[in-house]
Amino acid sequence: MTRSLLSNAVMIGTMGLFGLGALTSCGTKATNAATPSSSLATDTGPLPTIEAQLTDAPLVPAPITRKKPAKVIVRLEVTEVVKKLADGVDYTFWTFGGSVPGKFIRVRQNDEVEFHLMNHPDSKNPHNIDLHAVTGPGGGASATFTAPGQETVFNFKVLNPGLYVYHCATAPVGMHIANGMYGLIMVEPEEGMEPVDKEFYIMQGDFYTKGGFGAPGLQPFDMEKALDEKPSYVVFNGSVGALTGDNAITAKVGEKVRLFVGNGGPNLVSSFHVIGEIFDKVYPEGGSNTNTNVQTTLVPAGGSAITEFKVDVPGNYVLVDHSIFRTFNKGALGMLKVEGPDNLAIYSGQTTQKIYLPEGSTVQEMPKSVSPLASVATNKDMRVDLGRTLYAQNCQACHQAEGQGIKGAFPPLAKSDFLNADVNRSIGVVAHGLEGQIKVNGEVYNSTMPKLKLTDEEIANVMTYVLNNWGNKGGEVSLDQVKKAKLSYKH
Ligand code: HEC
Ligand SMILES: [Cu+2]
Repeated sequence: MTRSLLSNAVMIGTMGLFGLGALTSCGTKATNAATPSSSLATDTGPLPTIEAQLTDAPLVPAPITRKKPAKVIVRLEVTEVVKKLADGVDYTFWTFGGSVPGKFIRVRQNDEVEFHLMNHPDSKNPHNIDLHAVTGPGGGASATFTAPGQETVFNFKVLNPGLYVYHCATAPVGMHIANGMYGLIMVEPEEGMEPVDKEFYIMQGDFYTKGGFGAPGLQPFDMEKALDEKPSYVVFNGSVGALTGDNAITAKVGEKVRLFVGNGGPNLVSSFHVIGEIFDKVYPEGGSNTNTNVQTTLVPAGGSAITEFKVDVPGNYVLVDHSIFRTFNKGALGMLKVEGPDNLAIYSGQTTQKIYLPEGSTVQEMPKSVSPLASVATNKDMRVDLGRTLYAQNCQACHQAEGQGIKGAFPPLAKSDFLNADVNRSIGVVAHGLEGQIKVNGEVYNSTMPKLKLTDEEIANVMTYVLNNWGNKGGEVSLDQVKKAKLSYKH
């Protein structure tokens, strides 16, 4: 069974174009008065007409069970909307269907598509669509040039199976794509696709904002950064966190998962990887050939890949662009949560942690450390302990292992006069990020510390760890102190 909230596409008889309003769903407006547009000629007589069911990422429409081609009506509405790019960061996205990436379209080889592009009256710009699945000049771009408040229609026959990108191709093209105007269309081969248990839609994109990563507020597009190909954000499905926490995709042990992966660019090529999994099968570049046993697959800008794998072991699997700074510093991080029984024969987890004494005679067993996820600190020592791991995971890359920082780039936390003078201010820095000029131990820093995704409890732990190391003044930061410091923080 495929995870899909939608049932199969609604079948409508050839004559049923009128009055199909009741049968359509998910906001596709059926214009009952639409005159059936000029159809492409077929040898086999009229085809049954189907209204395409489109989905928002990470969902995909149900697999196609038809054994014959059909005439498929696709209605896609362009809107320009302000949405979240990251926590506290908004962006004006230009969208195919209201979100980034655009709606997923699923058709079958040899279908005839009647494509309607509507541009919402509130849009400020004209838009069009170039579908890579189209055989014909511009992929439909000139046929669909659509001013705000207008609708255009064109027809095409899908000749080649595969997973294709579509995007806006209105000048300046780079800017339209950079604002989120891309999506995927799957053309299933005539024989259909092998059944799997779960299917998901994941699309990477790079974003160019005036402010750096995490700079709050409504961020305008930065043309210079786009020309330099230096994005502030690289994300899956249109925003930082679109595939983490409650938004993570899920599967059960033993299930076969298929990811339809696209890359809208506009600039970067993705090295798509799932940490802790091996792709049993990849359709590289969304084509018809398959590779087996792949660790990382390249997804070109304006291209795609289909990856498939069975999940054998429960846990969290992290989806990344293995150009890894993009993952940990620019947002390209998603999560697949797998539930089910452990399989210790395949993966044991850590079985032992010992003190290692190469020259010594006695090897001591350490008490098994408490899992950082399962525990809440009840005293200072626990906070220091839990904070150590948090520091290694969240701070060390910049502030360094001994809190010494990197001169000119990352201020020291060791013996930091800035930190020790006002702990509450520094709690605010960790909670909200920091941009602009500060002075630490006599050196000026004018850089950006990103807003980190830490809970209040985690901030209390990491700050307690920092305060009790490297010559800092000590003390315990309580949960209550974090909550208060966050509220009073200004910069
Ligand atoms: C991506 C790099 C980066 C990461 C990760 C990072 N910081 Fe920072 N941090 C900075 C930069 C850069 C500044 C200075 C910002 C400025 O110039 O305005 C800073 C400033 C600070 C300051 C105030 C200045 C000082 O030296 O006392 C504190 C405190 C701090 N960070 C703590 C942390 C803690 C704790 C973590 C982990 C939870 C962390 N930072 C993670 C880059 C980082
Ligand atoms: Cu556009």
